[in-house]
Amino acid sequence: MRKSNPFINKIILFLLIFTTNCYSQNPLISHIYAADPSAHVWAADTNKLWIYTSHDVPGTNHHATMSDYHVFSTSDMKNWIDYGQILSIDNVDWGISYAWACDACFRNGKYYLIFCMFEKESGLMRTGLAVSNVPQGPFHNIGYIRGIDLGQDPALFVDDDNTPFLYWGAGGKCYAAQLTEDLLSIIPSTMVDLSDQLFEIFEGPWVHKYQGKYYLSYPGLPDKKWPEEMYYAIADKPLGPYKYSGKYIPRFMMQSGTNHGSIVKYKSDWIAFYHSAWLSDGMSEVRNLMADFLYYSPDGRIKAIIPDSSGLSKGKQTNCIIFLEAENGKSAGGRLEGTYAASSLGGYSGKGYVTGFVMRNYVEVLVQVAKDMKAILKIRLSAEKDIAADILVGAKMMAGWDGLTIKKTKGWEEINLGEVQLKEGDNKIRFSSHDNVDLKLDYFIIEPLNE
Ligand code: FUB
Repeated sequence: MRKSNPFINKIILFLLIFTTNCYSQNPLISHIYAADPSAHVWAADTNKLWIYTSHDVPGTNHHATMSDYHVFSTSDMKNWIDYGQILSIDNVDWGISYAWACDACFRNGKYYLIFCMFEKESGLMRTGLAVSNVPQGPFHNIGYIRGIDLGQDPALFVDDDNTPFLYWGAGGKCYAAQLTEDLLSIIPSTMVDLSDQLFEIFEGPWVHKYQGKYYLSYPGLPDKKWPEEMYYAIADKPLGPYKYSGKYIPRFMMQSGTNHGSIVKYKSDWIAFYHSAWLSDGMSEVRNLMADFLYYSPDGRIKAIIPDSSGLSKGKQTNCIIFLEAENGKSAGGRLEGTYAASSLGGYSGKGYVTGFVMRNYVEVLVQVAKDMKAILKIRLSAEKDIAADILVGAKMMAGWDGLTIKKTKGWEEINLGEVQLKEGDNKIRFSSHDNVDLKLDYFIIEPLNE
């Protein structure tokens, strides 16, 4: 891996961001370290784009510490939502560490997250499957896919006739197979080894369809040397044979050692998602999301992308909030202590809201950020009387130990609680009130403030 000089990296980063466009959009999301983006537009709402990602832990600069996944959505490429932790290794009974790349698919009314982790028993990298009724999760582990022993970097491709295919691979190998209807096994007779068809492949396959052809894009190691570049190959059928067709993201300044990405059509644009190390000043294993428009030549070849800070911005400044449903509890890294989820009062967002705030009962949510930062905290609640709320952000009580007075609401109201200080990494925000009134808490919004 390349050695990097932090001072030179800072200068390069400054030039990358400020020479091209003052409304920079690369890094695409800048409050959290995220990598290995798998982008999708789901049929239920083609106005929305979703990116499912792995998550790098600040301060570790090591892929072994990766332990959870996030999803981000947008409807306009300007305003983004981070839905918090959508699956953690803590909720995967068979997983032990290395929560690496993931992907997602929609099938028979459900959303599936496909991911990879080291399995406790065997120490093998398994390809796991988790399910949710909604694209933003949280996702619930349902096991790992049978028939694969080294299941790193899974990507799902569902063809127009609804046939599901799985692609996976690492260490110079890439395999593909048709999946069973329930997605929990490969069909062994369909499995193919594509490694020799994919020039310089190292890991991270992804398949999309363009003008009736199958495009398999992947990170490769030119001459077996780091860092990776993004290549692609084209086939007439999903399982190949594939013909190597070129490189579409060559090496660029301050990329990470790895690259990994996806290609998707959103509204009328084709977009390539990938990652770099711009946000961490070049720390190779602490990565951030990147995106650029992708263009094809008339003969179907992909034109090379030269990453710069303008990304998809078209002159617009982007913004990402963190949106956390109170009722998600431990499925999203939070906790309901004595409180409980309910749904009898209509008009809530998500699956319901949290109530039962008596004694010291509380609801806690997990907020994950890349760096120490200030943010605005908002909550949506319904309170039949004025209440005294205790809101703990990390170890600090908002408004001191007297608590905060929240006025009685007229039904559901979103309330701005003001500025809070978040620290690099995991932050717990805990809400409690012991006024013994009918109080219902719907969600938390955290709006990171750009310094
Ligand atoms: O994010 C961890 C690993 O790094 C991925 O699984 C690989 O594709 C590489 O991006």
